[in-house]
Amino acid sequence: MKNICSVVALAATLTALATASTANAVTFSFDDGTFEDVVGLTSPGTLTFVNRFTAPAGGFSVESISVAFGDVSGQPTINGAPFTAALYGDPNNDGSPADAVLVSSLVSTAQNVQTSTFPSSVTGVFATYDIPDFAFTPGQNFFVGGVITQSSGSQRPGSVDTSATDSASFAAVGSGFGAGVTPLNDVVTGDWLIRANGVAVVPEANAGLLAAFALPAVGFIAFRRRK
Ligand SMILES: [Ca+2]
Ligand SMILES: [Ca+2]
Ligand SMILES: [Ca+2]
Repeated sequence: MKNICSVVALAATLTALATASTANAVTFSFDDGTFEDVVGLTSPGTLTFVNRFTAPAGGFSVESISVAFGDVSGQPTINGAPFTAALYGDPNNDGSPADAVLVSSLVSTAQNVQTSTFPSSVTGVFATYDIPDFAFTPGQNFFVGGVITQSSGSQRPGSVDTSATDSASFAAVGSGFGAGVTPLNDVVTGDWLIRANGVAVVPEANAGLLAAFALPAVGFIAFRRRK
């Protein structure tokens, strides 16, 4: 009888713990919804471009990735180009994707591409890619974005919010970061219009920590902005 009571008491404790946290739908982003520049490779090829975010207290499950693609008027459109939405972990958690490891992805195409009217602002139209969910523990950095194939060196698929100063956007030539990391700020100051959508488990006592993300990082290639 005593044992049964203990089990019941444990169950009650677990229930209490479970209800002491809440799961909130959260979107991480750096952009204000508009882009003022576009960036891409200067010759046909494959470009990886990502934003870095950090899982808040309680952890974060990334469920989908949203990207607003850019384009250049009068050039071959990037709409429909091969694009793989990709989620990477940061094994040494130093904020640099030099060691990024792919943990989830979805093969698709570039969609909703909007043409730049540099230097004016253009409202980004986000395409959302429902990748297999992947969860990160509190404080873990992760990188969201993807890999796009340019058929022309005049395309600029990465749209940049030049008023964003989070210094947490990166690019690389090729698929992944094996060939080296280029901080976007080496090309143009700003951050990509790339967002991470998911669920944050927020301990109620620490709910205020949810806004704490994005740490500065350190870090050339054939990237070029529009002008
Ligand atoms: Ca903007
Ligand atoms: Ca998903
Ligand atoms: Ca790293």
